[in-house]
Amino acid sequence: MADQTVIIRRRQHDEDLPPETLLDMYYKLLLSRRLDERMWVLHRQGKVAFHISGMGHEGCQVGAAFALRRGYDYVHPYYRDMALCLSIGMTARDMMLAIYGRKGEPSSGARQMPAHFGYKALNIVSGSSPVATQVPQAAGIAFAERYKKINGLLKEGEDMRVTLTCLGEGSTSQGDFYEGLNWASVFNLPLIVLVQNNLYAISVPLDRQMSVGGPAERACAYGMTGIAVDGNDVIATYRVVKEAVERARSGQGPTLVEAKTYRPVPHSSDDDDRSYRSREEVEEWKKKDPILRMKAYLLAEGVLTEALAEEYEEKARSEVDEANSFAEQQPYPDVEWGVGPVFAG
Ligand SMILES: Cc1ncc(C[n+]2csc(CCOP(=O)(O)OP(=O)(O)O)c2C)c(N)n1
Ligand SMILES: [Mg+2]
Repeated sequence: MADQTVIIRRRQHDEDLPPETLLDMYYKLLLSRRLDERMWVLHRQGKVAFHISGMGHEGCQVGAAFALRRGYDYVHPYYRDMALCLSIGMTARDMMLAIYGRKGEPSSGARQMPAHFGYKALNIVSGSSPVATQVPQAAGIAFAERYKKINGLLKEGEDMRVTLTCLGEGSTSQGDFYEGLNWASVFNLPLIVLVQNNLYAISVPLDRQMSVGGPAERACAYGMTGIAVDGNDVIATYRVVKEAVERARSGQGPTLVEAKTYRPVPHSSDDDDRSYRSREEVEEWKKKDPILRMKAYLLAEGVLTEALAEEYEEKARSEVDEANSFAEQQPYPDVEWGVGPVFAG
């Protein structure tokens, strides 16, 4: 049975995941992880004020990003989505500018906290700090696309843009989640809601948020497709999101995807996770790390070699170094910019 699974996956790769795409995915995982690690160090060195990490979540984010038409479809991310945004086209420099709060930072010109990712030219929409507010906003974007489609307002040969939005499982307890999903389902909107279920909302475990097994089970209440996937498996997530993209783009409505994952680090630079979970639990999950798994898989497939993996490590390290020195040398924004434009500029 296990052998058959491998064969099926190999065939699927032949179609839409050629080796260069798989390696591109691998590099995005690596770059995000190495940037993230550097940010923790910068915080502990006192060079930056705050860091909220995407570690452990990179697998589902890269898988989801590659299933989209990147730069064409809309993405309304949440604070852990560094690997997602790097995969769409943001750069290591963009991420470093944000964490240092320097002039030229693309998300908000450094007026938001770091990890409020946004990039207008890539259709990445910057979110607000209250969790889950992005869900009805993303449904609104999807509504506009559907409206354009129905009323013949899309350009000749233009497809409906799909909107992907992300949030954590704890944030599904917010009313915004219900409103966004219900609206999307009633109006058949081209929306994908990716819940990154890492089992905790800061210190609050899953079973204190819901009495069902996980967020995907909630989909039936909205009359929409709900799928749970191993979020530490890049390719599995890619497949599920790709199907959701096809459903959305062809007018068959929204999908709720639950990616089961884990954050192996504290909630943020200001959290001590030892107060609410055991070290044994964290160590167990580290064995299922999405990057280790993707690496093992690509080595077994003959797509990656140890030598190439080392080259990628070196490339990621120098990209992080370069971005760090660049951002550190940029000035802070002008004071007047603090009360500058909100909707344009
Ligand atoms: C409306 C609102 N309430 C509380 C917070 C504080 N807060 C920030 S992140 C977070 C936990 C969210 O957990 P989850 O949705 O599971 O996402 P995760 O951080 O685990 O990825 C909380 C309570 C907030 N930002 N917004
Ligand atoms: Mg969570």
